[in-house]
Amino acid sequence: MTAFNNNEHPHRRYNPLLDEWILVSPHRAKRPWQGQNEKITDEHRPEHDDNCYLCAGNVRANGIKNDEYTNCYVFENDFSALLKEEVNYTNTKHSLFQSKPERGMNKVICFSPKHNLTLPEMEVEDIEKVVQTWASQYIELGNQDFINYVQIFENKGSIMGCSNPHPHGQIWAQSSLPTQVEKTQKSLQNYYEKNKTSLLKDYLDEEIKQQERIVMENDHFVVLVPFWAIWPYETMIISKRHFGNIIAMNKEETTAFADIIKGITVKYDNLFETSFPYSSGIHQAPTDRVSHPEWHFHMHFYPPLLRSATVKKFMVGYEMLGEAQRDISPEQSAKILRDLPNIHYKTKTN
Ligand code: H2U
Repeated sequence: MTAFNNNEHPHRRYNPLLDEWILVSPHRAKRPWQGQNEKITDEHRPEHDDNCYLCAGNVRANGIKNDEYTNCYVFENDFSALLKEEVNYTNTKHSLFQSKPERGMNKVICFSPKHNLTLPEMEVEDIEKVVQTWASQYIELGNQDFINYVQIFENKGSIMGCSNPHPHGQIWAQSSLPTQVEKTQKSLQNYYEKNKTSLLKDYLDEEIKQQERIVMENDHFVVLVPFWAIWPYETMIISKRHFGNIIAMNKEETTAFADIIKGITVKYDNLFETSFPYSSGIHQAPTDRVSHPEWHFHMHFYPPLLRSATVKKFMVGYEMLGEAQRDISPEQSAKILRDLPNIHYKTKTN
């Protein structure tokens, strides 16, 4: 019988954050591709677009005018998925038809006035302003009595459903913990209660020892391809120090966080020499006025591209009906990302 090899044999891996298993089929990375080849072109974009709802000084879809902003700019989403309004509600009490009202607020964050400047192309000091804005929004929203959780995220690229190319992110703040966060919290809590340590701190210490899945690191943060990653080039930024939320970061950590966001997004763009699409977001402690020693600040990047700027991983048949599956192994992906240059392909001189 042949000996088991992570990079050749189908196997399942456990995701301790979500308490789920995934299927890895590394040998399938070699299969021929005769499917769709969707085109993702880096179209030329001006620094300011008069027709963009998010550019400084422009009028948005609902008639409100944006400030002539010069840095990061936040406004309340004109088409919010959640509403502040409190409603009267009577539960039907039927266990198979449960529902409950959800209150919240949605915001849009324009990363900079420049319509054509994505995170990997921004200076670290300007990304730092985005991080500071995330922190002040976490405080402002989290201080509202009906907000218990603040989800900060970015959808980048039209294939991720992003409706506007002006670099921006979103914040959805709400009364309940969303499902992914609740699952994560449960795992972190169980681990903390049992071991009195942070699950992600212990995981990170082991990853640093093994080195195989580390993409890059600085003094305060590490980017790695998680052992249980499902997207081909999925990564996580994990803080080296155990703290629960963005406002616990000191000045040096804030700069280091901005620096590592630039680092990984530059590598992503360099991978297929395209503006790399992804959904990313921060997972951190809820703002529910309860102490959360189990939480460990981290950021997820879920990018869909697989083979080129035009071929993405589809989470379809087996994934929808069975469980998440990946072809290229997390170790192979980490090596590919690690070996990429740290200078953005658009700025490199030949
Ligand atoms: P996405 O591109 O990730 O969908 O984010 C853009 C958000 O901006 C979207 O949620 C909001 C949309 O509701 N928006 C406004 O609030 N006002 C506008 O004039 C245009 C878009």
